[in-house]
Amino acid sequence: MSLWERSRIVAVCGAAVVLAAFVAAPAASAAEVEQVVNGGFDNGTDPFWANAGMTLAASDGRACVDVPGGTANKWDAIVGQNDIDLVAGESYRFSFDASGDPGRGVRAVVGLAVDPYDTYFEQSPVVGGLQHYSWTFTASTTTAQGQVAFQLGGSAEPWRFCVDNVSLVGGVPPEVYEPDTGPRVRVNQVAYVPNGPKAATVVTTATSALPWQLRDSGGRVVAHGRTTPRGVDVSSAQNVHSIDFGYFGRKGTGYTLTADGETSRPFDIDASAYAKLRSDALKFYYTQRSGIAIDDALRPGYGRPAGHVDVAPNLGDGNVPCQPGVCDYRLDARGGWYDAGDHGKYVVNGGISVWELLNAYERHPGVRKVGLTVPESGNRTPDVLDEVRWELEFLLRMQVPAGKPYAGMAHHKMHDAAWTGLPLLPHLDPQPRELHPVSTAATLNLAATSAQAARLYKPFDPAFAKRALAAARTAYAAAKANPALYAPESDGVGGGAYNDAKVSDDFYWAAAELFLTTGERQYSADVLSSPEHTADVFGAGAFDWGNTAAAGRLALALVPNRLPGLAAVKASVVAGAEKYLTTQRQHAYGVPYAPANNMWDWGSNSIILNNMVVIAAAHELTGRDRYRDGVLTGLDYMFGRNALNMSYVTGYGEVSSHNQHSRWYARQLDPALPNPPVGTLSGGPNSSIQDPYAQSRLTGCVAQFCYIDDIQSWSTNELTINWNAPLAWIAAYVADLR
Ligand code: 9MR
Repeated sequence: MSLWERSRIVAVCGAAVVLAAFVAAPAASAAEVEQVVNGGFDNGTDPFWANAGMTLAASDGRACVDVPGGTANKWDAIVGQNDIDLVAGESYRFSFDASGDPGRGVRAVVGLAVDPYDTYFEQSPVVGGLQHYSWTFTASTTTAQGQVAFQLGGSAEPWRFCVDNVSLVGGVPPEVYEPDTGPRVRVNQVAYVPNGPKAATVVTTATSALPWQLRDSGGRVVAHGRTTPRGVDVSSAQNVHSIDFGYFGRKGTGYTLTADGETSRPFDIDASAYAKLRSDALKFYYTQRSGIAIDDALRPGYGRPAGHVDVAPNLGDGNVPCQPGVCDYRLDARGGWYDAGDHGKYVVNGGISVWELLNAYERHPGVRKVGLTVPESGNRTPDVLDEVRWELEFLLRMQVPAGKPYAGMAHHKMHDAAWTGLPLLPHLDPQPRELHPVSTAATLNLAATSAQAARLYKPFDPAFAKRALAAARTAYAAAKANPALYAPESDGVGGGAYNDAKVSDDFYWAAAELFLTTGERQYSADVLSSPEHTADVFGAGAFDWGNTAAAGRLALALVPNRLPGLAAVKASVVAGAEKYLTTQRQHAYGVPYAPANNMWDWGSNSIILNNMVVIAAAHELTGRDRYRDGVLTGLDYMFGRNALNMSYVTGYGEVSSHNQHSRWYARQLDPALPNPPVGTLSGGPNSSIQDPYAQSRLTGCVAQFCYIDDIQSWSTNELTINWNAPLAWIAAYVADLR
């Protein structure tokens, strides 16, 4: 049954919608103060209010409202109460009882009642039969103009919502969040490679070496030794030891490691998991596709109608206008992949994702034969090229047509005019779609990837290769003519900003790919004169959507070419890899990542994986095992050798991320929807915890602990096309090792 059908059946049958983890209200203490007036509706409905056209009526000691259908936004239909006092740093318990037509999403908010209507805390339960809801959060702001609100809009159909016992109690003890981190012996819960390194980390108060035992699935000790005390690990603030059992190479399943009285989660010694990961990580992209129905026969449980194909309530991507005042034409911007858990499509980010997948294709022969069960499978073109083409065609559609201002440039992005709530299947998104201004960075993303495509698709579709190369040349020339059109940070309403005000890296990357495809001197001259060519581009993180110089450097080092001074280019990649190995050696969890001030970045998992891509490149350039070992050790972190004792890839390892922030894999909010597909990478620890949910649980967290597997945590637990790309790249590298 498709995702969409199951979702409808729940709505029709009225099956129970149960939200996990309701916290029982603790006993009131003297200091606790109720902020909501008449929350039990024992005296009518005042001072609650409802938007125009809605009548909130008290009946049986609760309040009910008929919510009109046909509104676009959650906030188009609100029931709320104003004049709520909030004090920064004080903790509040927000609770209520609610019921409604099954399957309807409610955005319950504590925020600011006046412009700019900041949200201090929000939750999005899907209601049904009467349920009690309760959460504790800490206010970030002091105001007398707070608001408690239930945002009920965004539904095509009218529906009925009832609420009772609305309460916001201040002065409650802050909720202390203790992640369940399981046994203190941390291993790669998926698999160690038989002839590769094998290391584990033990969290302990002991300061001197401890004995350890490795047991096979029958419980027999097959190896033993002593731990190495490592002191306090900066990234977790834990006292840890490490275990090295690399010499043990017998293939098998169900091994465990014991030390300090704790036994690890089980793991395998076997490389085959990584071939499966290679295809799972690549299959992720089909279900991110926009503009095409997802065939349930190809992805059981994930079928859904086509999103954004101009069928109501979608306003479609077939004929998209610019934001007001930005341009006077419309573009057919159908297709492509949805960026992440949102429905936006961004050229900057589509670009790095395409580049990395095509680079994996070019560098790892095994990728060419991987079957992805996509609609195009069997068409004599490698499946991975079919999948990436879906995005490339979108990127090409974002180029400004000849004869228009900025012809040849690419629009930075297109997405909803306003942010939507969760859950929301792509074909049900009612928001108008808009093209945002062109940018130099987007134009160079188009140039780099279409140049790369021209090289790689040529044997399979010479006409497409020719079209791609023409677009790349045009884009590159347009970027040179408009070298400083930057996407601003402020353009983040309804979609991410992907702001990027440094484009020397994008110029370098695009020139490199154009040179590799054409061999032309005009492009090699730009590569050689770029300040990026000799800069140390291997910082704490090597490359990402906003920093693409290292991607250009890697391509130059590894794709055969005749650039003068190639030996230095290759040496710089090996030197970069050495830096990451040094970081990894110093890190008791074996992570090749140590950002300044221990501030782990948004999407840290992808940054770590991209640093591993650099290490793998050094392996290819030198053939030296130390680099292969570095990559394999990095994988251990991703799959459970970490402070939280969890794998960040859905379906891999005993305990793995599975509630990533997504509008359509929103099972945590609506049991009729699925979790993200197996092989989906979570963004991972993010020291800045920008979302209110993470703030309510993780404030004060140390690096590795700044993560929570909850759908509300968009800053630590989203999924994106640019994060699964390095996962696929690394899996492809490991799968090809022998
Ligand atoms: O991955 C992006 C991260 O590097 C930025 O710091 C952040 C804020 O601009 O945006 C992240 O990207 C999000 C994008 O803006 C919208 N789609 C979801 C992306 C992942 O969270």
